[in-house]
Amino acid sequence: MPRLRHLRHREATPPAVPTGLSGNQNNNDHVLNWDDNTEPDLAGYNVYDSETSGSGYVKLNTSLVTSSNYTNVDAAPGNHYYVVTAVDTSNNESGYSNELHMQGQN
Ligand SMILES: [Ca+2]
Repeated sequence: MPRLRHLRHREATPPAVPTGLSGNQNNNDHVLNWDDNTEPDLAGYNVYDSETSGSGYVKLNTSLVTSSNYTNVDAAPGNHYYVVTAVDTSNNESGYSNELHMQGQN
């Protein structure tokens, strides 16, 4: 009799949207911080940046950010509009956090 293979149900619920995104300017670095997500299957966060508000976000991190903070080292001059998302171990990604506006120095 063939053994029944237990197929793991891949859950599809994304994590909650991260909250409390704020930032500090440290010379040319933008030091971002936000509240911890509490999902047990949380894998990490993605950090996005755009030169315009509300669109055009480009992901800054190359691998998932595993703590609830991120530093954009030597931020380019001009406008930075940051948002953060949370990602779980099934690769579900939350919506964007509140948007944070910071200015890169010339
Ligand atoms: Ca934090």
